[in-house]
Amino acid sequence: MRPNLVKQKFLAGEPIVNAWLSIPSSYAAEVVASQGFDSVTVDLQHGMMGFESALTMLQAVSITPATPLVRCPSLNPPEIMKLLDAGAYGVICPSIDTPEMARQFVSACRYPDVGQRSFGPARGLLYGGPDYFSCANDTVLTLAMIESQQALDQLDAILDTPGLDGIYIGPNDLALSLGMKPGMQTNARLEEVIGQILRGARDRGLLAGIFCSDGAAAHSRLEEGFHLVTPGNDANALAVASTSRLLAARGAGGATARSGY
Ligand code: 3PY
Ligand code: MG
Repeated sequence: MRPNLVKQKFLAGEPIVNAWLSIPSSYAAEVVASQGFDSVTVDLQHGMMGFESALTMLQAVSITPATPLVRCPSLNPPEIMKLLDAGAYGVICPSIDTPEMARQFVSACRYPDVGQRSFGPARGLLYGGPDYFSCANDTVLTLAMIESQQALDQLDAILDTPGLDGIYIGPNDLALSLGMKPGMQTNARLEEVIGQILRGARDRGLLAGIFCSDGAAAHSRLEEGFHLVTPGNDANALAVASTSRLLAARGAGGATARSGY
């Protein structure tokens, strides 16, 4: 089976920089994936696409060296199965709040007798190779999003879930759950909690990932010890680049892009 380069980099201790796609376009996916990111995540939770667009976006990512990942819309095993069948080499699942949810998530990503993923000839085999069935359980990454107080309350048990490869922090929802506003601002309590999750993951040899506002914030997170960082999403990058050109053309400065994420 085609190796999972994200998993290989993680095991080799190399940093992973992950792009995040919210625009439903295979061309935009191809442009972003061609920039040298280690992985590219198609975001079906907050991204503006459904399965049909996500499929073509995964195909576009697949013609580049970047590893195709997805964020599924929710903990829904049939949806997760379809995204894996479409060739995703890793699933980031939102709002894993309990150990039971973590077990269900891992089970949805693994063929029997480890889990309950159903087998059907699909694009995963074209991308992965003919030995996909025998190798997929050890190749596909399972990353549980930790983004609530409820998850923090049961963090150790979630992190101890057999077969879980790692976690991915959603700072916006985590902030909301702690009674703060979303928006990626720094806050001492939020940073304390993020540090606690990072230590818990690292102590168990799990991959620790996090969504970041931009490249500089992502770089700082790598220095803190995160393995995988996402320097914002495609819509934000487009908004920032467009605003900067607009202002340069007008000979003005000072305005900020209106991207929202
Ligand atoms: C969050 O910040 O809550 C996220 O889910 C980032 O994608
Ligand atoms: Mg979130």
